[in-house]
Order: sequence, then structure tokens, then C-alpha cells
Amino acid sequence: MIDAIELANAARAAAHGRDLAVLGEQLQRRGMDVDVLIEQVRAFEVAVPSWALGTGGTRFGRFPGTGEPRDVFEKMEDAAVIHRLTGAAPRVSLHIPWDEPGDARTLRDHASALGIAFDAVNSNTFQDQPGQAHSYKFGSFSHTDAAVRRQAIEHTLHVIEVGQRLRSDAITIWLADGSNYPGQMHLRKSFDRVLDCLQQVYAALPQGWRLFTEHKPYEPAFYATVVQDWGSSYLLAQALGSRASCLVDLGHHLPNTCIELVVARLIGAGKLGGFHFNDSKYGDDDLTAGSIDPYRLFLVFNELADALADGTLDSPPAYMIDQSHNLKDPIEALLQTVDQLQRAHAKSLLVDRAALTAHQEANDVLLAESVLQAAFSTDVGPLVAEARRRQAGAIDPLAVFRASGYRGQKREERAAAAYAPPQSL
Ligand code: LRH
Ligand code: MN
Repeated sequence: MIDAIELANAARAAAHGRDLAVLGEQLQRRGMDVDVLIEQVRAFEVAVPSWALGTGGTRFGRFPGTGEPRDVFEKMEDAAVIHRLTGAAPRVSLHIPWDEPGDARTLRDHASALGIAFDAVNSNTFQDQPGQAHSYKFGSFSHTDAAVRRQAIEHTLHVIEVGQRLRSDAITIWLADGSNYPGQMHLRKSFDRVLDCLQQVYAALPQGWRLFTEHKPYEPAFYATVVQDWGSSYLLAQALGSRASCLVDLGHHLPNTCIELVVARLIGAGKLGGFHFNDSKYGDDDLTAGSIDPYRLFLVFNELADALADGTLDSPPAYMIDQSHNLKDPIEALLQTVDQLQRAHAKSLLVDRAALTAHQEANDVLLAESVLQAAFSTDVGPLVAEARRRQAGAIDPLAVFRASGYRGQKREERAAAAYAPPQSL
């Protein structure tokens, strides 16, 4: 892949150089230094979800592609390709037990040999596993039966142990807990039980670890979800302590929710822990980020850039992707996603914050809005391409990936003899 990148970058060097020079001259006239911006974009990193490296599906069907990873070891190979091509995806977020490694140490060594590390791990108390003593049909941390809650806590502590062996330092806890009919579940007691269980997990959190609570308005519960909105998530994170914070999945908001305001609130409260980036038109569609509403994605990054600029945030929260690739090749969709996130991030850096503040203070609605639109309507393509090139990545990752024939090669390899994961290195 490395040679393919160098060859393709060389072929594009002249055109890319001209495009970058034109953008650089434009930005200079706006008082911005393109090299400073490129370095800021180079610092942008996002974690790839292990569960999105294979084809996703819905209850109506799944149409798997060929040459897809057969297990978590092959998923690391594909994640490494995404990082190699973009220079911006050095970590994978694992979901347990979906991607439970037989031997965490072997997986960690395999991944590090590929230049991949591990971001937040994800627990799963929304599905029953074979041989599981108690069902999560009526919830996990909110369940009325203490034995079910105990089982869910044990699972979550196990996920943290696996994460420790992978040298992760955070866990994301999303609970499907909720009800489908009024009266089915006590709306306050269920929440109190969730808090009690989270407090037991928080008390066992290893040194330096963080815990992210993830809210979602509905699905699979269709009347009330225990951790339904950012307010519920905030109440939990606040009650747990300084190492607990809220994770914002962009798809977990009712239509027309001003998600950038949710982000601003959590930043202001010092409880914004991380993101699951994706896009959606209706529900939790898990479409590729920036595919439906790129302006909304930009406005989220604008809140982050504003808070990093005024010091309210001293470092970016945890950036992770959470998508389901039902139709697109998973690697291609993730390459597209990383590019969209780099672009939204780059555009947020182009906002003239002094001018914006002046127009806001003067209630000059039109000029305040225009400052954001000027940044959003700037084609930052050459800037993010250059950031990737300086990361030894590809100016055009998708073109290099397609030209590399990687998927075809994997189709042969992964169709061949039964796969034998690498023995302990
Ligand atoms: C729930 C969710 C959660 C993950 C799952 C894969 O909808 O966003 O973050 O556990 O997707
Ligand atoms: Mn999510």
C-alpha cells in the first residue's frame, strides 16, 4: 500500500501543489497561515469502530460483501489500511463480545505491529449470549432483578479487564434499557438502578480510565429509554464523578434537535467526553458522517473549535466513528468518513472568531451567520489532502485504495483455506 500511496501522490503532486497554493493565497488574504492550519489538521485523529469493518444490516436484511474480515485479527489489517491511507485513524474501538479477542495480548501485539492501538472499549448488555444465566429482555443495569444487574456489572468489569490488556483507557456504556408501553417500567426507579450499577462499575475503574455514558432516545425501546437524552446522561456522569463524562452519538437525537447546542451545553458543564460520528436523516441511521447534513457536522466542530480556542476545552474529546455500512464497502465508507471529519474540522479552524464575536455582541445577525458560512463554503480539500500527505498518507485515499486492488486481494485470501489467526507472536 505504501508504494501505491507514493506513486499516486507523485502523479498528483503538480495539480495538488497548485490547488494548495491557490487556497493558501486565499487564506492568507483572510489573515490565516495555511501551514499552521495543515499542522492542526494533521493532529486530528479518530477511532474506527471494529463493528463497522464488516457489512452492517438491518432487521430486513444484510448483504455481505466478499473479502471481508473474518475475525478481529483481519479487522486490524483493514483498520491499518485506513490509517495508512489517511494518517488519521491510529486507533480501533472494540465491541465486546462481538470482537472479544481469544488472547488480548496476541491481538494487541498483532495490532501494534500494524501501527494500530485501542480506543474506548464498548460493553454489550443489549443482547443475550449463548449460555448466559439471565436474559436482558427487560433490561440490564435497570432490571428489577438484582441477579441480572449483577450479571451486567460482571460483564462490564470483564470488558474493562480486556481493555486493560489491550492498553485501552476508557469504556463506553450504552444501555438499550427501556420500555415499550406506558406503565411497563418505573421511570425513576429504573434510572436509580442504572446509577447504582454505574457507581459499582465506576468504583472499579482502573487508574487513569474514563467512563463514557451514551444517551439514545429510542430503539430498541419504543416508549421510554432509561438514558434517553443528554440530560439523563449528564445526571449520571455528574453523579459518578470526574472520570465520567457524556458521549454524543450524532444519530441519537430526535429529528431537528440542535445537536451543536447539546455539545455546547456539555462543554459548558465540563462533561463532554466523546463522540460517535455518523449521519442520519430520520433515526439512528448510522450513515456515513457528512453524507446527509455536512453543515450540522461543521457546526458541531465549530463548537469544539470555539471551546478549544477560548480554553474551555484544553484538549479534544474522544473522537470515534459509529456507523453501519449496509451498502458501501466498509473500508471505502470509513475512508470517506475520515475525509469528511477532517474537512469539517479544517473548516471549523477557518472561522474568524474575533469577527464572529463582534457581530454576535452587536446582534448583527447576518454578518455573524456569514462568518460561519464563509468558513463552511471554503473548499478545504487541498488542505486536508496536504495534511494526509505530510502524514505519509494519500492525497486521495479512496482512489489509491481502489487502484490497490486490496479488496480483491482479500477476496482471494479470505475465501481461501480456513483462516488461522496468528499464533502468540
Ligand atoms: C447504539 C450504538 C452504541 C453501540 C452500538 C453499536 O445504537 O450507537 O454506541 O454500542 O450502536
Ligand atoms: Mn453509538
